[in-house]
Amino acid sequence: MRLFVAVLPPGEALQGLSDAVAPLHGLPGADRLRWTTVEGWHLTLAFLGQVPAERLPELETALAAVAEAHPAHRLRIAGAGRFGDRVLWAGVEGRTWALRGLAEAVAGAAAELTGEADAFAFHPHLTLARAGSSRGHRRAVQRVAAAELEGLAAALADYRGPEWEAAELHLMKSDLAGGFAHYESLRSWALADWG
Ligand code: 2AM
Repeated sequence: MRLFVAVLPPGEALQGLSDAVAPLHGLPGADRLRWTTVEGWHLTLAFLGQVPAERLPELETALAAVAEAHPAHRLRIAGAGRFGDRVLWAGVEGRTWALRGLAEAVAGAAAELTGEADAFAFHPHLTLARAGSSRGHRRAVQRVAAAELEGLAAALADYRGPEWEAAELHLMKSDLAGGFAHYESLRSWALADWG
């Protein structure tokens, strides 16, 4: 099973972002991107990759302990950026230190289980679109791809969505069948309520 751990923004936050992203589809370069859909939007805390089903009980026990030890916290989706010439993302504001602490604890628990250190540098984001790799292309092509992503990110830079409470940790399953990713929450745990 291909697994990752995520926080799922509530419908109101997703709708707000979806409304803000819609006009971007008409901007230069937008038609060359693979846009993610609102149904799959999430904030990844840690990507676990392939995990054998028999490791699930251990993983679930570890995630339950992490959730119990980390507080629910307020966030909003805000701003945007890009990873090189590959990914357009929406950013996160608010108590991001709590989100980071949670992500680090999840990554630590996963590393203990798999015996592999997680190389995933945590940068809270929600992936909006992916470009095909322009690596191996001429420099000029790479520059245009990056500039187009920059233009799209700039168009969303002032977006500030409604505040919401990140109150649950989700163990997510990713299915890549059919050429696009389908995500399913297998199980969730409430984060600690520290008032
Ligand atoms: P992304 O949104 O930045 O692409 C499911 O694939 C989730 O796990 C995605 O949100 C993805 O992040 C994240 N992820 C992190 N590392 C990954 C990797 N090496 N391969 C696939 N997904 C990864």
